[in-house]
Amino acid sequence: MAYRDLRDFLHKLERQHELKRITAEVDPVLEITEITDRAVKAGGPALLFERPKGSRVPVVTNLVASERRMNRALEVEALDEVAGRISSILDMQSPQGLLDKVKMLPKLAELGSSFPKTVKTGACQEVVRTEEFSLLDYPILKCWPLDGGRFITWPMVITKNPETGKRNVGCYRMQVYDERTTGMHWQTQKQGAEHFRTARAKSREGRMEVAVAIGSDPTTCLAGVLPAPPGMDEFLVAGFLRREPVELVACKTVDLEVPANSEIVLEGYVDLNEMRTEGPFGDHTGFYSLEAPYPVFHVTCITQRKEPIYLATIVGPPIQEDYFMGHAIERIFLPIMRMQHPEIVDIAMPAEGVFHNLMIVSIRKSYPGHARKTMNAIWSLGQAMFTKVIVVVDHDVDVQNFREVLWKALCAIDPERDVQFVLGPVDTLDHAARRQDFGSKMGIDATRKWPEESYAGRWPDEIKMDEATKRSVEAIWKHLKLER
Ligand SMILES: Cc1cc2nc3c(=O)[nH]c(=O)nc-3n(C[C@H](O)[C@H](O)[C@H](O)COP(=O)(O)O)c2cc1C
Ligand SMILES: [Mn+2]
Repeated sequence: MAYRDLRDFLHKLERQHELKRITAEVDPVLEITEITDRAVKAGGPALLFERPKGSRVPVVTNLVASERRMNRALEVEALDEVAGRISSILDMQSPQGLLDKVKMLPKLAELGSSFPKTVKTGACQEVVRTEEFSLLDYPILKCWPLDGGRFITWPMVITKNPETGKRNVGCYRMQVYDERTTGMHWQTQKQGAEHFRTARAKSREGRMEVAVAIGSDPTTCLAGVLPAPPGMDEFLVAGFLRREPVELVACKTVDLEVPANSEIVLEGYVDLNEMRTEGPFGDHTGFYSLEAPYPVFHVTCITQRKEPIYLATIVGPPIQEDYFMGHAIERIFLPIMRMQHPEIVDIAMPAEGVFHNLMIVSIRKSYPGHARKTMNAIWSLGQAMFTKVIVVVDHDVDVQNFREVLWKALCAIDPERDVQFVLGPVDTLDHAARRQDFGSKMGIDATRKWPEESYAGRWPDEIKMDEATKRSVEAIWKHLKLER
């Protein structure tokens, strides 16, 4: 059974000692961040702040900020289980006979039950406010000292493509300007920005409707973060991952649907002709992202549960919760990458690489230049296009073992020969790029070089003791008492 909603997940976490209630009054301005930051770095539990200063709404942080809790959220023992389910769908062959067809039915049923389902009523509309409401009633965090204000950090921002009508769900931070206005931090390559541009191209005089849902069952909350291909509904992906459809309810004042089990929903619009300075914001790179103009969200209605819980996440110097989100995405998307690029054995994005700065890829190399082909593939693969440095190693290097990667990659390169530079789109948060959103990327071919790649030498063998000697030493090892 999938988690019904955020509070269902919180109850289950509490029973497993994975949730800590904080009853002392704590300030959503900076203090919650400091506590959350220390907790995540200590491998601590999810936190429920019951008395945030200045608000009657409790706040949750660090919800999935460990691999253990992420597994709980996705209801698996290990993330590879999710990858396995995806692989088995991708591997589906045309059935040969009746037996094959029958065997396929459960998989098809699984896919069929992923589609979101519209329901008439939802807990997220227990209270509907179109007149008296204010964002300032909620314990929205100011995360870091130089932040431009308070920011909603874990929203599901829902829009429809003005041309196709297809839904998009994205997690984009929202700076609170006043009681009813926020920023909308749609980075230029993201789907929200694309919807905004499409609407604007038709006419600048107008509005685009937006709904923002906050707090739902954990998989649905993660949907906004998923780098689903444009046009693919993230709620469909969430339905597949949680093995139960996401239930959606129509908004009260805009033509959009939101997860019925949400805690809080903001309904409103962005004015196609309005931009406003957003930021600075202490970002997941560990540095502040600077002020820049972004669209503005006007809230016209708030719906919520009678006693809502506000869900927030903190980004900042790694490791933070977003590392665990990124790691889950890495595992979930690996089978999809491998479908197009079967040479890929494994990938790793170390926390210190803040996702877009570093990807280590191992490949089974089968032709000259294969490593460079893989780099180019990654630079053309959705949001992996932002990857600033790609290190490609051979299949026998364990990419999850960063010490092994350092050792073997550094031994394997002739720097001038093996480094590939390209120019292209870079992450909006990359403050080192020559231009906002545009700059260079580097690939390092750290695979063994072949004669066909103009390598004139003879690649040496890696040192390994032979098995017979290992076994004979194993037999006497304990008696030697060399271990402390
Ligand atoms: C905590 C958190 C905050 C994020 N904030 C933003 C943001 O402010 N702007 C943005 O464009 N992407 C942000 N992202 C990344 C997007 O959610 C992510 O790229 C997502 O896949 C975009 O979906 P889309 O392709 O549907 O636009 C954030 C991610 C996380 C985990
Ligand atoms: Mn999307």
